[in-house]
Amino acid sequence: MSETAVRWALDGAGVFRITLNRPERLNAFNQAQHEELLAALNRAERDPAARCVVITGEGRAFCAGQDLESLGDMPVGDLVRRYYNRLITRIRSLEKPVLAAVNGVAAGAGVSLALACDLIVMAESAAFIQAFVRIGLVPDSGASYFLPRLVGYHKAMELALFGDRVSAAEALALGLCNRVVPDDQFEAAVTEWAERLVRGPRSMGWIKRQLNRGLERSLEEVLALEAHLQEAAARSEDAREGIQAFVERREPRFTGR
Ligand code: T3D
Repeated sequence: MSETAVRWALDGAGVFRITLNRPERLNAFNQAQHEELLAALNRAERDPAARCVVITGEGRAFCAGQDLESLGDMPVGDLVRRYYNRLITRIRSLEKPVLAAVNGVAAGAGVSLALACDLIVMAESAAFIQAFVRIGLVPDSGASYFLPRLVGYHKAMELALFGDRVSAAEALALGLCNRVVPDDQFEAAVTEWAERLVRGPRSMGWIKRQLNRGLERSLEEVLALEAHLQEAAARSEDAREGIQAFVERREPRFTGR
């Protein structure tokens, strides 16, 4: 479906693909892009036919963070709370895998958007820039949560204090993405992973919840959650199918239920 700032489409396999669509501004966030992206994510959550979400950018960039030319009158703190924080928590709480297909440069909150996703595939020519410091701001949209956890305190400080361009190859070496793919194979690689995800079981959503809690909670709390979610998973149709398929020595056919 086509909106002004965001396009989305659900294909027959169950891939819900969201494209940031302000290429002339390198897909920087204005209010419309925020609202349409959030609405698309909510739709993906609600629609049982959507089994995984892919977020990518139109044109040569993934997302250049906040649109610095359309800041409007809203106080910055309100902007961050109302839009960016909701976006990041929406992605992390969405109980379906969300794949960031980083087709080109990501800067500022555009990097945070990618890091909030569950899997990150980068085109070889893409790059991450912690651009906040370049304009006298601080990291937001979860950057100060994700970065030190992913790369350690000192490297996170280097990235945040200098705001240098991090190539896709360096991002991979640092653990900031899962895969780097030559530009001419990027779309095929994203499709390949998305199609694997849509064939996965209902438990993928619970796995996401577990790993997110695992980042924050004590061992005892995580053990309790694992037991609780394992009960739920074991009751799912997909678990019955998975076990049956194993016994029958065939590939399982999961339906997401
Ligand atoms: O409200 C708040 O401030 C709080 C929230 C903060 C969240 C944040 O994300 S803060 C960080 C904001 N983002 C940036 O500071 C990045 C700004 N952009 C850049 O540094 C560069 O554009 C890139 C390094 C991303 C790419 O450089 P390059 O040379 O490939 O492209 P370019 O020529 O700079 O950009 C192309 C066009 O996109 C250009 O417009 P023009 O001249 O063709 O009319 C440029 O102005 C526009 N553009 C790029 N980024 C933004 C943007 N326009 C508005 N806002 C942007 N963020």
